[in-house]
Amino acid sequence: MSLPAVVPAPASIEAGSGAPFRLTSATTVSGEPDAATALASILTARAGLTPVAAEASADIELRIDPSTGSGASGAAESYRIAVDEASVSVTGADATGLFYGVQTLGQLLTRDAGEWIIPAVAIEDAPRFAYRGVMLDVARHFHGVDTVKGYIDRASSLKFNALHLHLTDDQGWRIQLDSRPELTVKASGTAIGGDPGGFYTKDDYREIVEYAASRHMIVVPEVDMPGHTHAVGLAYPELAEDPVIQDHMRDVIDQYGGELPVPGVPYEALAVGFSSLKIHDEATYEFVADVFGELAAMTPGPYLHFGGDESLATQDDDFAYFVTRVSALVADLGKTPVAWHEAGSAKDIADTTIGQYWGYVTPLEGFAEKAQTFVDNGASLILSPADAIYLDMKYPSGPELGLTWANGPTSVQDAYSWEPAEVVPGVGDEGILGVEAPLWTETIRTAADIDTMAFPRAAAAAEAGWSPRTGTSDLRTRESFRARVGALGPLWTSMGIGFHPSEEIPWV
Ligand code: TNX
Repeated sequence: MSLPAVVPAPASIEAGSGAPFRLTSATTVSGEPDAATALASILTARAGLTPVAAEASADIELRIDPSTGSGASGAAESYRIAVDEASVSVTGADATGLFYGVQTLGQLLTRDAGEWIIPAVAIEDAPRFAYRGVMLDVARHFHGVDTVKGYIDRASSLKFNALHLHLTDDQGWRIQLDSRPELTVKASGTAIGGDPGGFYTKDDYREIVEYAASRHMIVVPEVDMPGHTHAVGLAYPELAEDPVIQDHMRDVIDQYGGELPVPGVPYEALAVGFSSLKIHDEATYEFVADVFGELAAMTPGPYLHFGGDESLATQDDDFAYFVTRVSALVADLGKTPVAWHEAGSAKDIADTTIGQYWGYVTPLEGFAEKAQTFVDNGASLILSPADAIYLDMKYPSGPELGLTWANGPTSVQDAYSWEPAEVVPGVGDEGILGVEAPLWTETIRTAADIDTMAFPRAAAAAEAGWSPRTGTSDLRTRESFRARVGALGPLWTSMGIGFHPSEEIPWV
């Protein structure tokens, strides 16, 4: 019998020889209440069966035992599952591990000869990398709290533990701040293509943070600077330089529409690289201190992301001065700064700064060197190779949504076929904090658009971040991945995920 289909591939899985466990309307569950609730919602949606809560010696036991997973790459977030004909036990090393065990259990449930069964199996599982993220761009198109919560549900089911929110860009500012009220009053109303804008109130943001925590995810807020700041100039014109039009922008506007940027006018096109904050004006740093001070207070997670990508309208030495100063400011707030890898051109950037690499699986000229700075400083990298796991790249066939600049279209195979420790030369697992799959939203307007672009490719990113490296596990092959993802179709449908039915996957 073939192994049950789990995604991301677990560290170890062995099929048992005995009969499967049969789930019925009389099945009982005991143990940690939060995990029992999470399991009940999966089983109810998938099988229409809600396990009965019991005090002890139930059929399904959900527990936390900190000694779990000591043999694997570390106990944090690890879990163990044992299933036989008589019982199911899921043991997490911590609450997160138990939550992940429950997600795996949901994937194991299958229909067999008219019954719902969980095959006899033994799983020991722990993540390869500590940080496994998804990013949602809520600036190019705004996505409301319910859509974000839905994305949290989806991502956490694949054992992602970080939601990076790209909160600001040229096209809009999406987070209300008491210290700088004009940002949402004057710079949040529109989006790309003249679509409606929007923003999160502080209560909305708190709600997202709490919901994410309930699914064992942290929120990483990004305020992108010194470029990508045209919207700041709508609210506080004294902080912004005039746009510097780059040659490539005319081509992008020819292809995708819109108008070149005009100071003080909302920008609705998608070309990048023209805006900059004023680098040699103290008012800029007062602004940055207000923004990150307030965000730090609203964000329980350890990271604040200050962007730093594509600042083509900022001189190189000004850019280095700016990111050095802003990284120190964020670090002084007690947070770990995160920046896109271009900020690694500044050798004096705060040593704790994490670099987010968005170059290709095989780095182009200069990209690897910039990424190397963060590792040389004793910090590490988040890997988001654009030609593999930029979820906004078009598929080879199917929806018309998406862009193509990163060697697109991007197939499911492209998303899967890369190895984190072989991207930046010389940077292996110790220099890698984790993996993150960004979803930029220039062409992505709705929750359904998000589902189509993210699924199934986000599953490939989840596997790169969680699973043992390719070559060390029989499961880490493209063929195994295709089969395992294909088996998830019914579960995803029960969760309301409108995935792209890619012809690369043998959907069951
Ligand atoms: C590049 S790579 C960007 C974004 C765009 C995205 C579209 C990087 C850090 N920035 O500004 O939205 O391409 O794919």
